Amino acid sequence: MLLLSQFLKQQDTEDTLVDLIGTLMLACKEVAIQLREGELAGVLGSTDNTNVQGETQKKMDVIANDLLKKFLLDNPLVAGLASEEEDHPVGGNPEGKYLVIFDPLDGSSNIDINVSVGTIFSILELPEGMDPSQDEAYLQCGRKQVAAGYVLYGQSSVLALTTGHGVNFFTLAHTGDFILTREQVQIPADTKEFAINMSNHRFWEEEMRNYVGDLLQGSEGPRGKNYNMRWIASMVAEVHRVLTRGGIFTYPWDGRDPSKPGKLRLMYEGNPMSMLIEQAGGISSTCYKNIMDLEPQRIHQRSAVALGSKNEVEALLTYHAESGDGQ
Ligand code: P6P
Repeated sequence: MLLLSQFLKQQDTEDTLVDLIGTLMLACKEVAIQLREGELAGVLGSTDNTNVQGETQKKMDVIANDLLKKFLLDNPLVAGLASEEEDHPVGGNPEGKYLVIFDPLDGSSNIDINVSVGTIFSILELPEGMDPSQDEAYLQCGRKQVAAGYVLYGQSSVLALTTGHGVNFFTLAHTGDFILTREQVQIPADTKEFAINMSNHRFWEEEMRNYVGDLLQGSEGPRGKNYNMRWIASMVAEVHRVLTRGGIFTYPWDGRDPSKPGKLRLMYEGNPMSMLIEQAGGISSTCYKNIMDLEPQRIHQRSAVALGSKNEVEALLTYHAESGDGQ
């Protein structure tokens, strides 16, 4: 059995990055304990507050956010952090090396029904001369990430991590250690499973309606095979399924609010998940451009997302190819 820290050192990971990832996992372990207690710990249900996204905060959103902030700001390697639950970045040690951007509890609408949720994190280096308490330091494209991952709080708590050398899974043991349980994860290039929120069908671009319409025609249609559909409303759980057995997950642009190019957030959902997907041999796109090539303008900006099995995402992109440079 290989512990997370032992595995990272075996991969010649920089000591400072091993240290930071260890701190992140201390926070996530605390989140896992709170979630496991659920009703008994009084952590279910909502607060009276709304976050910068305009979403009602769940009690666990706040608890997870506070835990991550506490542990991270206690580590001198952390120059600053940005969170889905924070309007603005929070400065740490100005001499610190890293910036951490996170969604403390993705999919939290599932908490009260006991369905999987997760913590998503993206690690960047503080650019020379930049102020870690200001947005500008964080507005780096996804290609600049030095590490990314998530902890999925399901029947078991599983860390999916990449430091740029492939994707590996680590399962949280009763000892409190994250143990290597799957090495060099590779996404199957083909799939028969798609994940999309069909209730938004009437708001999609025509290209997306055409693509999904062809999937629904099954083996008689142009895709030539029967598909199955999944929708968990928890991106971490969807991405974990894609990494584990393939598939395509998409939250496309929709016309409900033309000012928003999609629901998912680029810096703490799109970019970290895209690094995992690409490192595991998949593709992650807006339907027009690789997500990790986007130049961020705002910390909480949104992006359309289509990610997963290489051949299936490439098929989706052919439906958009003729229509120019879209979202
Ligand atoms: P909908 C959770 O709020 C989230 O950001 C993702 O985790 C998830 O994939 C998506 O939104 C679900 O959105 O519109 O189906 O509730």
